[in-house]
Amino acid sequence: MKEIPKSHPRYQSLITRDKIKHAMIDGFVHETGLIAHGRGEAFDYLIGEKTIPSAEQAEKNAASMLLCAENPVISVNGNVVALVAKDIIELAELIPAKLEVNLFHRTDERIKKIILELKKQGAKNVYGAQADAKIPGLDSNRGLCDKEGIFSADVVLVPLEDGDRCEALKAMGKTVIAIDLNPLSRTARSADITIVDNVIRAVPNISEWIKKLKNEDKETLEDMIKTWDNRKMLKEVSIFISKRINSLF
Ligand code: PTJ
Repeated sequence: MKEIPKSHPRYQSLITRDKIKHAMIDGFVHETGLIAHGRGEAFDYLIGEKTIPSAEQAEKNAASMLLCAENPVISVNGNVVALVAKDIIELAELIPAKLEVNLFHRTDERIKKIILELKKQGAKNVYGAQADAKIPGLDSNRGLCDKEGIFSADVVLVPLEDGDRCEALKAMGKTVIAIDLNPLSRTARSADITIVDNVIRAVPNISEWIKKLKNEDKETLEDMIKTWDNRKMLKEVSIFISKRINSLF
């Protein structure tokens, strides 16, 4: 993006917008993905565009949860591929976890395109094309998934999500980790662990925690997870945002 000088105070944000825009032109991101990105930006602005302490704790607990899982799956949509394709592949390899493309605005063409892109960027196996199972109680196309992937997972990481699927996955007895900048969303409030952070920071942060915690014994990790209180953490995020806004004026 030549016309934006690096010294521009919103440089990072403008570069990210450009990535999303191009990913939409290339057919990875759905048009409404731009709107979702805008909502995310607004909440990122409120938290100061940094990983706040509550998010860091959530990322650490998410890493523990993923390491303790028997069949973890990372769900990938258009915005995630546009912003963090390489990072999400690295995270899946580190855990190790399966990658599955699951789209709200599902078309065979988008599914194929995104799977191909992930493979181009280094992913070995990507689920999502089979669509040989359905998440009960979910009427949208988001309900279509792979038997070997999300359908049989015990822990699902859902970066950048709309609320319905999170609730439906929970109803199936799965543990859901969500990355959502909006702490008020249904996803944020219904997930087991909510990471209120930008996927751009959250995904590499979880990978760092995976590396640090990989050699911990399972009991220590399970003890950490047992004490996690997601509601309390969301309250802390809302207090952080209010204090931050008040301190600006
Ligand atoms: O690729 P598809 O077809 O699966 O479509 C995906 C979108 C994003 C269009 C679809 O899931 C959607 O409409 O999502 P929502 O309901 O707008 O929810 C997206 C949530 O993600 C909102 O709460 C945003 O605040 C949040 N969000 C947006 N960008 C980011 C984010 N959270 C973390 N990091 C971001 N970069």
